[in-house]
Amino acid sequence: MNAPPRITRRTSVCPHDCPSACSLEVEILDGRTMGRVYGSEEQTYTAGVICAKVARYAERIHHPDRLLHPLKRVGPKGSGQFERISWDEALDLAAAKFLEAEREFGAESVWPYYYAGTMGLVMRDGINRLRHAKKYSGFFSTICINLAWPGFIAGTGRLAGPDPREMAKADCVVIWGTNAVATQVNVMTHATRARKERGAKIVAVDVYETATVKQADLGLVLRPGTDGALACAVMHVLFREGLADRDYMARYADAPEELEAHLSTRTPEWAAAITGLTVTEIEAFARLVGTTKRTFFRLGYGFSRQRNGAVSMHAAACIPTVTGAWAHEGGGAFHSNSGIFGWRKTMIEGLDVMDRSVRQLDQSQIGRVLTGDPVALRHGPPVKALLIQNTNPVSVAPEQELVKRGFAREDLFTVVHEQFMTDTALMADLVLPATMFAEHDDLYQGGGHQYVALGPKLIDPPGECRSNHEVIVALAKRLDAKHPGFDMTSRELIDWTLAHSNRGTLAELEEKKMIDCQPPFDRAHYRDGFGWKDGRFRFKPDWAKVPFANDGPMGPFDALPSLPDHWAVIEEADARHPFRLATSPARNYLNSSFTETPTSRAREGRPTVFVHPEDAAALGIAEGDLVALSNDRGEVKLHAKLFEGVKRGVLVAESIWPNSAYADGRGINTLTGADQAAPFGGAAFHDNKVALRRT
Ligand SMILES: Nc1nc2c(c(=O)[nH]1)N[C@H]1C(S)=C(S)[C@@H](COP(=O)(O)OP(=O)(O)OC[C@H]3O[C@@H](n4cnc5c(=O)[nH]c(N)nc54)[C@H](O)[C@@H]3O)O[C@H]1N2
Ligand SMILES: Nc1nc2c(c(=O)[nH]1)N[C@H]1C(S)=C(S)[C@@H](COP(=O)(O)OP(=O)(O)OC[C@H]3O[C@@H](n4cnc5c(=O)[nH]c(N)nc54)[C@H](O)[C@@H]3O)O[C@H]1N2
Ligand code: SF4
Ligand SMILES: [Mo]
Repeated sequence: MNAPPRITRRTSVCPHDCPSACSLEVEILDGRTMGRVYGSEEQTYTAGVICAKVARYAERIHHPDRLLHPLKRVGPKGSGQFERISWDEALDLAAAKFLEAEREFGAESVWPYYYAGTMGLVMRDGINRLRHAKKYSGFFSTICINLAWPGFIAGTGRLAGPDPREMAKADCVVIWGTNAVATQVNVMTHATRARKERGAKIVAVDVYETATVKQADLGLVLRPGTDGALACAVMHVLFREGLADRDYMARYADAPEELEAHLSTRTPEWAAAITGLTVTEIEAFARLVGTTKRTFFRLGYGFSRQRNGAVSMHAAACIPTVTGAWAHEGGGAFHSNSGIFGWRKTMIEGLDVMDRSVRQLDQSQIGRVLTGDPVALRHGPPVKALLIQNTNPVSVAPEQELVKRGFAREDLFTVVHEQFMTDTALMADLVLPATMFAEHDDLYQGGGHQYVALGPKLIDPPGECRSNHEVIVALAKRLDAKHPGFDMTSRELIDWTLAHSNRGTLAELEEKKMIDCQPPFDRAHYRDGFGWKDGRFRFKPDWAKVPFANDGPMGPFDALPSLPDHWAVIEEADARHPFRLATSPARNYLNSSFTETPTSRAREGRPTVFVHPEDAAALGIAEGDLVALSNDRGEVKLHAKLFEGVKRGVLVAESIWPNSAYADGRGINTLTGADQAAPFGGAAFHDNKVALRRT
């Protein structure tokens, strides 16, 4: 008789692009099979809680549609006609095409394009080593963080803040521009603990009544792109009602008097007209944070995905400086901890062979780049070959019509290394099958917390799947690219990176599983000064001096307001486009990932847009009608859902569905724009004017 299988539990990390970077306990049924996935109790931020889609990860990793073998296109682009080839044939073909492009158009005609489908440092960032070694076109990464991070750093001087676990010790938690219930569930764990244990109030600020807003004590639903006005009016009330901490500002801020004078006209009435909130709501919010020192502002990405997003982020981060909340345990503002880890990525990314004269192409402008826009190409050669890992631009990138036209070019050779036949893989000339997190070793860091952790290989990959590192190394060999990192295993790269970043060794990390990198209290709370030479928070930032890896000033940089304000550069509704559209995240998807898993798909239903019932009535739209959203960038058809939880004139389409799920095969990003926002570029995914009609 066979012994029953012995189920083991192993510690890992969720690899997906989510600030939570949850610590996982993964059931291993045998050398090839994963069982259920649990949140680790040991890691104090995850605290045993993970989202439902990852708890069901077996459904994704053992999905019958996983790519298992290299495929070569045999039909027209996008036809889905592929034939199976061997890895050697595939890698030889890719290398031959890259070398041909380089010979004819120069090395910059090859564009390695990647993003954070895996957050593992080796598998995500290793593609840069090949780029630098070959002087391929640079990748100016703008799609996610470029509006949020500079906005935060403009005030604090550093991308860090109080320990996120301190949310549990706050008397008020303000969840601003993040739908934490859907996008980073652990925020709710700590916020609700504060409510339960200390009677803390939870405030949520969003553009519709999300699951997070529903759980809040005070839910503020404002018009998209008006958070700067809300922040200014809150500070106006704080000054007016003696709730501003003048002693704190005298010691820790740059220009409190100027700020106060500037805010004198930013009244709640002024903000009510811009935001659509009532004066009562704004004043209640201001009084709550003004009388609660331990207010923890958890600032998300959502409200930064507006053309004025960096200014709004900065304005929100100014509030705890006016109240002095930073100085208190459970107080201050937190956006991301990405600034605390201090990695030395030389070996992973080949930074020692980087040539700064090589052009940088804007990730968000991939549509313009591939359709030959000279400005997007920086007046250089066309892109003739793409190597894509961990991202699905045909679905997720703005200006989708241009993106599709670019990918359809017969003279473009596209290699896509993927786990599934995504919208992007479907347009490829060569599709390579990729491993998933439990099938390779990698190193991870938190964004919404402070841990570094190891995600070890736990099971063998199916079919012929290979990791990103294996593919990069195999291509480097064929392309004659030289760097010591190409001769190292992923484990050796992890060990090198840990050691050279003063974080111990791989052997030590395997023993400990995770490292708590939380900086000391006084530093995290900026009690020893903000991240500028004079130690003072900037109400009046010098945007040009914001320490953020960037490619110079962009968008209407010179028009950036010098003090917090409502910056009127959003795509305002007009007569032809009377609605403002936000493309907020869907709870059961993660960007376009998990759209392939049947339970996520079933829970989401079909592509829909929330419409206020009065707007719907005025346009003769009934529940479930197929409607069209359009602007100068294109048209998208999806089903209307009547919902009182959006303001009149505002539409919300939870995303990102595969393009094929829409009536005409046009995905939601047909409507979003790729113009570079100030100060340093970035895509304003929630900032769109559109027309709405019944089809
Ligand atoms: N379930 C799920 N989880 C995810 C993702 C996902 O797609 N689905 N995506 C992952 C990724 S890549 C990231 S970067 C993070 C992002 O996660 P978040 O920080 O939560 O940011 P967003 O997802 O862009 O949007 C959050 C909320 O901002 C709201 N919003 C839009 N415009 C405005 C505005 O002008 N003002 C205000 N106050 N709110 C606004 C949206 O309606 C949305 O509810 O989440 C990650 N986690
Ligand atoms: N309309 C709208 N568009 C948006 C947003 C929005 O809010 N609204 N959000 C934007 C944001 S914040 C982001 S970050 C982007 C994210 O967009 P993407 O970076 O494209 O993220 P995903 O859609 O999750 O696609 C990641 C892909 O990587 C693959 N993958 C995962 N792990 C690996 C691996 O180890 N190796 C390889 N080779 N492949 C792997 C997955 O199968 C998946 O297809 O989308 C942006 N687009
Ligand atoms: S909440 Fe985010 S990090 Fe945690 S398991 Fe879900 S997707 Fe992964
Ligand atoms: Mo993101």
